[in-house]
Amino acid sequence: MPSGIRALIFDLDGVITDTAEFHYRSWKRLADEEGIPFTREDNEALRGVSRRESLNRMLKGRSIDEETAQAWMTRKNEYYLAHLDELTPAHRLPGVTRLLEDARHIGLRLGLGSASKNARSVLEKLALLDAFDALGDGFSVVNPKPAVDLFVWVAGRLAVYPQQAIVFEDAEAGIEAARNGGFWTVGIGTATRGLADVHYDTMADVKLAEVLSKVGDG
Ligand code: B16
Ligand code: MG
Repeated sequence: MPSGIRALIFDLDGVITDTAEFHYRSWKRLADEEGIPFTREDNEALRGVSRRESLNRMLKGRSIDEETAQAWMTRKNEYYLAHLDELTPAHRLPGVTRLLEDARHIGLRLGLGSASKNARSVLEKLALLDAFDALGDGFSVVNPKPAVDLFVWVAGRLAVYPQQAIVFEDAEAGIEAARNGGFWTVGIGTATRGLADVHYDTMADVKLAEVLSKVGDG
């Protein structure tokens, strides 16, 4: 199997931009309205998981019927979309623009692999829609991370094998998905420390040459 690196695949929230705060404020508003205790700390468990799984984790074992679940997810998403109006290219995380440019410069293909159904809108607001050759989002596959499906779908679109691609992720579920699929991994932030092939505290710390020297053919 060829193993020279040919592509980078990026998670969105926590890697390209930080929409976690907007997700938090939207879930918090819903939780407050419904009388469910929900803290910033609780929100950490929602990082990188699907909207449905986020609702489940917010409910912490409370049971609601399907119609209510759908209505609550819709409401949360309306609150979230209102926050997205605040998003501009200035909200790219530090280091992202340079990393994408450097990768493009040396001929790597670029993909996005996000659990979010709003990924396209977020990229548009960041003026990054054209930066990616393939866009995998919350509509692309049925099984969310930690299933391998999304990253495999993106790799297929990029026409590379998993062994030829490096996944950048800030969430445990995302690193697990990538590893299960046979991708190389770069972990960003505290939640992925010790789980990925290469780890950096922030995207601004990432050095592409260093990453490439540690993975693939090295
Ligand atoms: P949506 P990522 C994830 O984005 C978020 O981290 C997670 O908090 C959110 O629940 C999920 O997207 C679904 O988002 O409600 O917009 O479809 O990290 O996979 O880019
Ligand atoms: Mg993420």
